[in-house]
Amino acid sequence: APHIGTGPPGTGAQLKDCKMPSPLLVGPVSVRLSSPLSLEEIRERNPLVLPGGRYSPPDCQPRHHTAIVVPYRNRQTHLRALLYHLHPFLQRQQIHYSIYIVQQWGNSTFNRAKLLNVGVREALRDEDWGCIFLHDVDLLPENDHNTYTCHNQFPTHLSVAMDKFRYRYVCVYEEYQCLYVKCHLRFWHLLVFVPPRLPYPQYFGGVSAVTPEQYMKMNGFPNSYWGWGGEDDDIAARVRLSGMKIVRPPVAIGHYKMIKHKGDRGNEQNPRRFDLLKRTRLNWHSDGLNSLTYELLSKELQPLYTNLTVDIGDDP
Ligand code: UDH
Ligand code: NGS
Repeated sequence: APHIGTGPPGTGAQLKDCKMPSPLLVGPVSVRLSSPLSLEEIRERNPLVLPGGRYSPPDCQPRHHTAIVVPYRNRQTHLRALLYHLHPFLQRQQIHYSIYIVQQWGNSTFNRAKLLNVGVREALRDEDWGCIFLHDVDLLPENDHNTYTCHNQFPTHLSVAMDKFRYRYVCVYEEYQCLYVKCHLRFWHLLVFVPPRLPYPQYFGGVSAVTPEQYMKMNGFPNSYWGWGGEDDDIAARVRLSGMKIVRPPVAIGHYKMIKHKGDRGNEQNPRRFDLLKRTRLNWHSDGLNSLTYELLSKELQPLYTNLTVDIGDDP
């Protein structure tokens, strides 16, 4: 377990609470994308990070305890860029954190939301985290005032200003299903204005955060979305259906750079996503945290992250 809350090991001295906001913050940062360093080089730059990718500020008592959960398969370069960037970013925020990479084993269709469920469950086995971040591997935060902490009442969506989105108008269907697919002119009355850079108002993809209580309240995330798309919309719907709402940082703060990439093999668009989304209202109680099954194949404490390799089965 990391050494938290006391001075140098053995002294038993009590540390003062970390200041909020952290005096180490620098605001907007430029993000380095070209040729990420090797894991060894990143480790050398982060000497205070403990095995498993854990950290706690050495000279003050952290007020926040955050697990970062990353759904993952076969994105080595993105992972290096994320670790290179995120470790110093989180250390400047003076929070106690750990990074979990939840790696889907085998060649079955990718399932982002189920991997996130696994990550939350396994992270909570380790520690009583106060906040859990659900973090795509290809998104790099560009402003360290975007603190990786939770709102105590409501789930948070952090990636509100991603460089890839510049849409201004979106087409809205039904009350909680919104797609930015091009609106047929016939549906012009469904066009709504959204703040720049959110693809549509209820968008919950990319980077979001929940407390364990919020997570339980919404029965976690769906396990049934195999392949690309819709699972984040399902999660957003769960937030609402369980009586909560989504909170967001200001656009100036929630800035992210997305590492450009093509679609992955094994994560093709899920043709069933629209049908599934129609049934979230009926299914969220039975599909989620309470129906999660998987086999944890290994858990390794790597120098910069905890690697969970998991067999989550296959699209039935
Ligand atoms: N992920 C992996 N490996 C995969 C698929 C997904 O690690 O094979 C993870 C990763 O954390 C990624 C997240 O799941 O950030 C979300 O998947 P995504 O990046 O494919 O989704 P996104 O919506 O991109 O960000 C869609 C890519 C489609 C490219 C189309 C080109 N215009
Ligand atoms: C919506 C998807 C979401 C996705 C969002 C942004 O259409 O899962 O686009 O996609 N929902 C459905 O397909 C039902 S992105 O531009 O990042 O590729 O997150």
